[in-house]
Amino acid sequence: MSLQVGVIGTGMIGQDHIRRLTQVLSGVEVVAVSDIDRDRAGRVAPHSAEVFDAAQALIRSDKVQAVVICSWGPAHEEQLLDCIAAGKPVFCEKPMVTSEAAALKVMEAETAFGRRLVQVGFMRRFDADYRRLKAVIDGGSLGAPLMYYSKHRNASVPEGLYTSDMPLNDTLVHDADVSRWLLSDEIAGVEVRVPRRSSRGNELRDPTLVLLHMASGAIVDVEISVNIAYGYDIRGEVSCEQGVAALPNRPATVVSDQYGIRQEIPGDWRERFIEAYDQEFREWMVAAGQGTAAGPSAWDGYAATLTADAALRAVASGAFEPVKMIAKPGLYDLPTAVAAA
Ligand code: NAD
Ligand code: ISE
Repeated sequence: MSLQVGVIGTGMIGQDHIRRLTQVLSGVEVVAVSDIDRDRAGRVAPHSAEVFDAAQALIRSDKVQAVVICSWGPAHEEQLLDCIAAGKPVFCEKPMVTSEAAALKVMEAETAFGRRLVQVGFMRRFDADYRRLKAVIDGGSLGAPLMYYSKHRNASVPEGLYTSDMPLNDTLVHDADVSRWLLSDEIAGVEVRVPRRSSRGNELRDPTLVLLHMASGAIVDVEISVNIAYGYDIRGEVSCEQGVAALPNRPATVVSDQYGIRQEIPGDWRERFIEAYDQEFREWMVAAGQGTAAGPSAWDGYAATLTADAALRAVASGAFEPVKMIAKPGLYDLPTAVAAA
């Protein structure tokens, strides 16, 4: 039987995930949707899906086996806690939550439940290029990683909805997570520098330069640009003791026309990471079908939240701000019994 899924939040990424769950992937059915904008939920709901007024009612519904949360970050905490209370596997878009206290509550609830239920939407871990890069680093032929350069460039962000703290607490979380994963390391502290502001950025701090100091001593240098106009450009290069390894710049369609030869790059995250999101959901569905979760965990969501908090403190203080994590609950060290799809 197909996995019966309810989707909360039917905006940009909610609609894209509904498309992949209904048109790309098999073995899954979207049986319920909910959004505080009920009209929008009704417009985008698959034909046979029920539209719920309240997220909590969707989560508790007997017809919903597993939940996909695509609402705004501040709404995630309550929705995650409701999913855990109902014992239902949940895929939650990043940021998992927007405060340390909320992250601790989610981990406490999941730990008390006794089994992983939460997967956080850090899709870069499912991207084939990032996975190849990690395999090279883990293989050890280049020696220890010393520095990682992460370029995170958005052509634009939604005006009004994307607010001044979001480069650090919404966008940076991807670079923070992928740095921990790629380098098999933890973030010990953060510095932030704000260079000359782009005149295209309105009131936003844009661009931003972030230094993530890893526990090993490695340093990650992150460029966050959120209004760079020319496209969605994600780059990464790891500098190691005996060589460097980098992501290819892709997809890069080569266009030849009367102006010459140029490489086209993606417009936004939907295009750049399309296969990564598909694979992220394939692996989520396998785990959710077994009543659990794999991939990026609430612990990883917690680490990203602490990093965002430290980055916001660092931009205000201009100083190094430490990231202090609690001892890792045993639940997040257990191997998951799920075979990768
Ligand atoms: P959006 O504004 O386009 O859509 C969010 C939707 O959630 C809206 O329709 C809104 O009405 C609804 N919503 C808000 N609060 C709600 C609540 N309490 N209950 C039910 N519905 C609620 O935003 P978006 O770009 O789709 O982003 C949604 C989430 O996905 C954010 O957390 C964002 O950071 C994340 N996101 C992740 C990626 C990624 O690459 N993984 C990309 C884009 C967005
Ligand atoms: C967006 O919410 C995402 O998660 C994208 O992956 C990221 O690149 C973008 O900056 C965010 O706004």
